[in-house]
Amino acid sequence: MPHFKTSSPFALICALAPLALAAPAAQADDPIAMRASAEHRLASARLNRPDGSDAGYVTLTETPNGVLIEAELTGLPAGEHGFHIHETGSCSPDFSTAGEHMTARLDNAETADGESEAVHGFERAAGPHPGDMPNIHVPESGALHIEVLNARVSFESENALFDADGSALILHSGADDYETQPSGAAGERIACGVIEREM
Ligand SMILES: [Cu+2]
Repeated sequence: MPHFKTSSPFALICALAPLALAAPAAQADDPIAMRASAEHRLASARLNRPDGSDAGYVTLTETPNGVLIEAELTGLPAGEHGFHIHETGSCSPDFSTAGEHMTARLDNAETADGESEAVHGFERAAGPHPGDMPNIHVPESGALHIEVLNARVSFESENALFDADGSALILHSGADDYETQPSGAAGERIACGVIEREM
């Protein structure tokens, strides 16, 4: 009767085979090229409260299907908050210099809402603004880790985050109702971060 031991030459070859297969792929992925490519696709924003305190860190990755936004938030009031991309890469002390939401001209000059430029809100036929995103729900701890894909923006092509004056991420004191103009009645700006290229 055949007797197999785990240390037989056959078993050893089987154990090494996945490594041998993996090696050429690892060599093909030039680390320098990978890093350059990653830098091209990455951006970040450090969010601050109006008093200058830390509100968290956001990483933005450009994908073929939009910009993936991963936010590690901290020090926020519990509850529901509007979360948007605003049109200017600036956070003055009261965050007003971030401007309004990133918007865009619509392909059809006349829409159901009679607008030629996108209006605010997922509930509006002529919406949403490219900068509109779903509300976030902060627990009692004030900390939250989320990911959201914004499929309507890009780094440098359509609805570019890195246009001449850049863009910023804003958190609001209240929930976005996805309908009221121009910003969903989401209340004051409680955190802001300029979106910056990872270079
Ligand atoms: Cu906003």
